Amino acid sequence: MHASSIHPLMLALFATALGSCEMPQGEQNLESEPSADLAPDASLTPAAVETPSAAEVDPEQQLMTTPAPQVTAAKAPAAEATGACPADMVLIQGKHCPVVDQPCVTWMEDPAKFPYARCAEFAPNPTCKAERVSMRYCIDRLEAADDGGMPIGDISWTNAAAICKSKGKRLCQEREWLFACEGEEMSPYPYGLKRDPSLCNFEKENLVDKGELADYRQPVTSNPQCLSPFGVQNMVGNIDEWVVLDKPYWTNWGKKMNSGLKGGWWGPLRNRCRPVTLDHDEYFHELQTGFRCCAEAK
Ligand SMILES: [Ca+2]
Repeated sequence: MHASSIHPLMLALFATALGSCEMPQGEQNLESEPSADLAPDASLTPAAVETPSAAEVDPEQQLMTTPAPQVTAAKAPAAEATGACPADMVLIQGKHCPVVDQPCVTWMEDPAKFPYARCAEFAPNPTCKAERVSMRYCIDRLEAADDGGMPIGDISWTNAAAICKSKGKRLCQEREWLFACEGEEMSPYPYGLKRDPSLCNFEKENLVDKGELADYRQPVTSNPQCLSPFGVQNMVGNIDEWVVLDKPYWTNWGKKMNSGLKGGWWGPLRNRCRPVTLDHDEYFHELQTGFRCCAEAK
């Protein structure tokens, strides 16, 4: 495991620059307002008016004391076999843990100083600290791709939701994306406890090319070992993925956002299942923003 030559502070600054949600004038007119039926579950989210706590931003940091029994992961039956989901989707079925204790034993940067610190290895046996929730739905096996098989990037939450709707699907709810990534075993990385950039597309360096973010996207079918416990591919790395936040995010200037990003892109980022990137509004788009869709299971 090599540490990136990019200083974490540089990363944070770069992420901040990338995270600028300033919207070009007139852009809002080019994209339709998200309607309630673009993402049906959004209507279920509570209308919280407080700024999310740190635990909501980084749930893996939250420690609770109520023990929960260990659950042995049961792989969902192949969707093709049950007919519950279209052929390009995976049936996700099981009991999701909303709050998990996943201690990191080896940080690559100091998490007290760097909110985007990377974890080289988590302690075994993550434990569930809340009552589990039964879930059943379909999720795209692969990231949304263009005709050339490359992940669609530079797309806003609003347009991603519209594309999903045009396919008879919807943008994934945050908790749906999370459960598809970590499974009942609450795996910190979709593929296990140890960070492994040989499996997925992250930890790329030399991220700036002629003043722009260098494009290290790979075909959505690449990295065949970058699989979640349910067999969903490239959830972390490659392209960052829009989701509908479980709780709307309120900026400190009072703006409400339903848009979150999961999994990170090709840079040396957190690239694990639990974190969600906030503060990017529903019209924000840059090269690294993509998506995959979810749908109801039959
Ligand atoms: Ca991804």
